[in-house]
Amino acid sequence: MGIVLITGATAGFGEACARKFAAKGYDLIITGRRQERLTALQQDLEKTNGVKVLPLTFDVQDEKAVSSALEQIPDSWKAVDVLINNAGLALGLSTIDEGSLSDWDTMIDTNVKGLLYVSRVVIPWLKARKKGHIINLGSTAAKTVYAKGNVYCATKAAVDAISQGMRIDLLPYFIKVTAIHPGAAETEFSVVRFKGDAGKADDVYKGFKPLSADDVADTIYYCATLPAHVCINDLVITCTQQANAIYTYKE
Ligand code: NDP
Ligand code: 8X3
Repeated sequence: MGIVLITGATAGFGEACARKFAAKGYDLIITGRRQERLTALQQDLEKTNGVKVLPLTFDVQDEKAVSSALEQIPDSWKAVDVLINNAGLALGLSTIDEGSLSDWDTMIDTNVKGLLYVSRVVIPWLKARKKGHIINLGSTAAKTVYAKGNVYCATKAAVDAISQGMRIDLLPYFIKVTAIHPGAAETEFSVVRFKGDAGKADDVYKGFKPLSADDVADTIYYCATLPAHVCINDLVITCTQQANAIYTYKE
């Protein structure tokens, strides 16, 4: 079927994508920082789906770790068909005068620089084969800035701009670039944002039915399996009770 490389496969959208693509017979390169989760996922997917899974543990913020982990894989694994740049996070919700500098650094280093570091290694592999698909996880936060979301929203606006740039630059190589912009989805995202405060995280999803990780993975799979001449460039997906990053109808 092909090879899919997914960053941030230890939870949420990334894990759901791994399960979806493995169920359809794709071999996978799965990455994240939590090695035990990667190993458990590898064993489960290989046993359940009979596919090959290569787990790679690295922090996308660390350029040297990214390039050495990816460059050392066997050439047969470099025939990547789909790169899903999914690893990312929000940290905190603060007005611009009160935000934590360290949270800003982590969000920018992960969501923007990490995505660039991984792409910089993988794009030559796609170019060499004159085919491939890069799917970048943006957000409704890329399209509409919300109060106290300043820096997180900026990182996702950067993903939006980088996706547009990638698409133009990679046209000569028949490489598709899709930016997926989900609205609120119940994953570990809010637990991470609120630094382990499960009560605060649960409150985010009260009064409406948010997207699930599977809803987003199904959409990514759809985009990745269109005919070679068809590319969804930019896709916003929200639950039915959400209009954009600001307006959610809660009961
Ligand atoms: P989760 O917190 O459930 O999963 C995030 C994944 O990213 C984990 O696998 C985590 O792995 C990985 N990750 C985070 N930081 C790093 C790092 N420095 N290096 C390597 N991997 C990292 O969140 P979601 O699945 O919800 O989010 C996935 C993406 O979708 C993010 O980019 C997020 O911004 C975006 N998004 C999420 C929305 C939502 O409402 N949930 C809506 C719109 C966009 P590990 O901790 O093991 O390293
Ligand atoms: C994640 C969704 O609304 O918290 O990007 O920004 S939101």
